[in-house]
Amino acid sequence: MKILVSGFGPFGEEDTNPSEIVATRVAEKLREAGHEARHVVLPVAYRRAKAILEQVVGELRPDIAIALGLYGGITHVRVERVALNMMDFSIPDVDGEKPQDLPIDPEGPTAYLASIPTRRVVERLKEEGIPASLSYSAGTYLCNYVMYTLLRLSDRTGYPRRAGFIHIPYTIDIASRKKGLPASLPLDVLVKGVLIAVEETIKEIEKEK
Ligand code: PCA
Repeated sequence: MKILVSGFGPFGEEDTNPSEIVATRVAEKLREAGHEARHVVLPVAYRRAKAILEQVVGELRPDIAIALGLYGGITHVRVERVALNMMDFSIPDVDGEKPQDLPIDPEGPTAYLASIPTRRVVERLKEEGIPASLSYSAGTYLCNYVMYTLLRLSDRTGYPRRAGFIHIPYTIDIASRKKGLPASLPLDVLVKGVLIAVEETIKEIEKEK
């Protein structure tokens, strides 16, 4: 399978973004398992993130795209179900842009639903002892933007065939350097969790054949 995994670089007060580290590891593991997997680290800047996604999706034509982002302070993995056609940034992106009350794509639908099997992914994560929940809002910042952009590309061009977004907490080492010691999970657990999401999506694609 052709699989794209994205993470983000730092933003706001974060000097390291665990989503970048997890995305890189997951893509390595998928390549070891024989898939054609790529990872990209997106800047937390919406115009540049969009250009990168359009280019990579155009080149790879992925069967599956899973995007990852940090949600600082959560105690579990959140599998996002909905991407809203809205930008309402509460802090500027790293290029200093702060769009508010604007659609991501004026011609796109109000929302898209993730096309990975979100409920099954959450069930599998729990079966494997990884705390997880379904989430009905990815926010109105870059994470929602990237999820919507992937699903919009899928709708317009057919690629990625299936796309989803997962919010992750801090990894233990990042949290342990932060004031207040926010909630975290081990890196290996997060990597395993994202691999499970990919596996369940592959099963879904194979059922269609
Ligand atoms: N989290 C932010 C943007 C980048 C990231 O890792 C978000 O939840 O929108």
